[in-house]
Amino acid sequence: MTAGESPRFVELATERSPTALSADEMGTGELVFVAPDWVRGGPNPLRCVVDAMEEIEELDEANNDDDASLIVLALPDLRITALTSTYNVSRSEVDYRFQIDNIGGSAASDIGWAVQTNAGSSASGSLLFLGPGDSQVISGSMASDPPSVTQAFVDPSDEIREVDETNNSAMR
Ligand SMILES: [Ca+2]
Ligand SMILES: [Ca+2]
Repeated sequence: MTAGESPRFVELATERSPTALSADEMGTGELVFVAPDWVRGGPNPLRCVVDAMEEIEELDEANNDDDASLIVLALPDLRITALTSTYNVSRSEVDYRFQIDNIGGSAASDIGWAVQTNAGSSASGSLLFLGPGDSQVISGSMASDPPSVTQAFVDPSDEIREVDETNNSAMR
């Protein structure tokens, strides 16, 4: 967002106070809401409005909102896509290739990955860092008997907390 541009607000929670407020009286309230998936990690503009539906006629209608910064601690979401596995007969090696995407709202670092075949061969490694929206292709070879199944995993020992922990492997 550039300076001077006002943020687009979406209603996240609404509540009607059951108690009346007399003149010169103050009340506090609590609104609980789940931040939608599209909310990015970091500071997000938050606006709280009283009498949003303009049902109460007031002396001053211009002081009914207050802005704050909502700090969202978003999680990363790592996933494996585009896994390919080819057996090279002359080298007796499996050539593997896959992509690790971070489709979550925050960065992940020290990201472990592993690849294995049903012929007993395996390889593993790690990525230093993947920002939100970033992807990286991993490729390599490992000595193996001819396999029929190859599986790739990201964060195989589940050291990184993610939005979705069920999309961390691929098989072919
Ligand atoms: Ca994941
Ligand atoms: Ca995880």
